[in-house]
Amino acid sequence: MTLNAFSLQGKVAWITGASYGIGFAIAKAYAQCGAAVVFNDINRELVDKGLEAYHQVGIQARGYVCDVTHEDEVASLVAQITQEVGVIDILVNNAGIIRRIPMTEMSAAEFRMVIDVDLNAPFICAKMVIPGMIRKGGGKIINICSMMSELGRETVSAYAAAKGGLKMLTRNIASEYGSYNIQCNGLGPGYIATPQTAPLREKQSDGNPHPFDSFILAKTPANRWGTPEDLMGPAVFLASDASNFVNGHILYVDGGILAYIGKQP
Ligand code: NAP
Ligand code: GCO
Repeated sequence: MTLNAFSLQGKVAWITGASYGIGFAIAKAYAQCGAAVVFNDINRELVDKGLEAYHQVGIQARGYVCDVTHEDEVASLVAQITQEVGVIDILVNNAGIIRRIPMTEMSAAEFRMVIDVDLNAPFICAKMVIPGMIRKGGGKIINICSMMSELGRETVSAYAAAKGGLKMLTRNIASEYGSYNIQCNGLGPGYIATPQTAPLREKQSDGNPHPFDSFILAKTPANRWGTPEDLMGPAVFLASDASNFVNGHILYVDGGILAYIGKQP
């Protein structure tokens, strides 16, 4: 293996929900490694915000409006990307939502909404890109999993169910399409400082840290929250030839949370 194994030169990479946050960082990494970056978000305002952000860091990304839960929109988007950019070599199923509600207070509609975005949409997007990958001789699918692919906690029943299912969808895609030289793996971030976790890090009115912030620091050997940048290297590895014999694996990037019982109070 040579260092060129980490190159993404000439590849077309589609990162869903990547106007900001983890998806934006992964897309930046891919562009820096030579990929043509394509992203979508749920509305024009977010796509324009993302295009400006990519421009600010010198990346010529292409942005499209698409709600990844809508199969017809995804089908049209994949056809448009294929025509305008090329066959998609790398798909990162990053778009996701969370609703933190005690299970007995969560409506079935709220539960279904989280499952729709965090599990059904990765199925839809993967299903739409696989035929092109087969025709091209291979591809990479990376599903953004979570600590909640392995652990539960109060108020995140829908999210944990979705991310647990996403772990098994990852393994099933790996099993069903590995013979076509398609590698499907998961990237499992720990607790990362993005808008999605901002409510868990807000300072208290008395200026003290949020209790959850202190809890996560005590559960993380690295004693810090992760940043989207911490995910860039692992994401490049899973998208590159360097991981061509890695399949059905969930690569956790969590500062050691899953290995650690937690700091004694
Ligand atoms: P984020 O800041 O909330 O960004 C998620 C992105 O997905 C947003 O741009 C969001 O758009 C978009 N999105 C939501 N629903 C969509 C839909 N139906 N169609 C298209 N785009 C949609 O989240 P993040 O923290 O960067 O997380 C990104 C991924 O990592 C998610 O799958 C999340 O579950 C996962 N993750 C996050 C952490 C963490 O600690 N932050 C840890 C583990 C895993 P809107 O702004 O309109 O919602
Ligand atoms: C929560 C957090 C987590 C993180 C991430 C951890 O409420 O517990 O939002 O779910 O987003 O998924 O890996």
